[in-house]
Amino acid sequence: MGQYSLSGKRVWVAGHRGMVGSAIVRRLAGEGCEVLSAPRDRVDLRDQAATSAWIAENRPQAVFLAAAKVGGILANDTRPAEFLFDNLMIESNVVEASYRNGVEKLLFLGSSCIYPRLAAQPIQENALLTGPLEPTNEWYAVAKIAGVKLAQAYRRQYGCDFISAMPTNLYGPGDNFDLAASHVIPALMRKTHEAKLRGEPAVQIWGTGSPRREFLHVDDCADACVHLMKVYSDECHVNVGSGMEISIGDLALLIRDVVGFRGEIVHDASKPDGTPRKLMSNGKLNALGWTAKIALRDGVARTYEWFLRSGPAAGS
Ligand code: GFB
Repeated sequence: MGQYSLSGKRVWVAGHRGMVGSAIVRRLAGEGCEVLSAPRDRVDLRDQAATSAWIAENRPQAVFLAAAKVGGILANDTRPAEFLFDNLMIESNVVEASYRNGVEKLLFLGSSCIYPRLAAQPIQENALLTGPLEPTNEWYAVAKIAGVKLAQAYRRQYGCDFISAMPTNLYGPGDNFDLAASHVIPALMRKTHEAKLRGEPAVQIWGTGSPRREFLHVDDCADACVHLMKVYSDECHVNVGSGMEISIGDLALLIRDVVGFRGEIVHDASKPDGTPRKLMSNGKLNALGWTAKIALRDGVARTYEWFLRSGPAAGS
């Protein structure tokens, strides 16, 4: 398989201010390319005319499509229209304009929630569209499945070198710590930190604590995306994960330990558990020469340092 070189290229990271996009920008620093970013106040990627004009003017050669409306289980469950509409518009506009302006290579980022709720574990790429989705995030999943299909369709019909990566649950610096919209790691980090500061006896976690999740540090994800951009060129999407899963209950204990909180962990049974398990198979990615490097405990400790230094805890 021929390698795609980023060196000397104009590379657009769509979504450069988000957790994933900013990690890709950091990772690209050593690649000798020119990194482009579209200012959010001028280019709304949900707007076809604005997106198309920006791409025509800036002429990227490679595109990392990391722009998306994202959120944790509660945001997904309560804002279905935004998760479906925003993501469909962003990916359709970027893919179409990339094709029209001769982008050489595009990587679309999906999510492990595209797979059926009860897919056999570890989940292989070919489990896509073999069963019903998890109801708490089916809107986002449908939009992300459409993104995978867009990349495939433009590849088939127009010969575009568009590929897709499916990252597992991500965390790291730049994450969203807003409790109503965040994923579980930033939520538990913030809640545990605040419980410690206030000297509270307990911290509350949502659901039963029994669901299991696979987590990947966002710097590992960015590294995998750059790797795929260089070495992969085919229709099938590629899972991007750590291969390690942990129950939410054990994750809460790990975070309690990292934060140095001594209180109890109690459960809010009114909140949903979501999918019971979503461990992906990383066989395809491993065969392409990539494995995760950042262990969960180290990654959580590094993220907590970032949270204290630059996150919402800074200055508290
Ligand atoms: O990270 P999270 O929101 O995403 O929740 P999903 C993972 C698990 O952690 C669920 C539990 O079982 C939650 O109930 N949890 C416990 C908490 N305490 C908390 C808390 O304080 N906040 C949050 N957020 N969770 C999302 C999807 O699903 O994952 C998206 O909705 C996307 O579409 C994303 O795929 C990666 O793994 O359940």
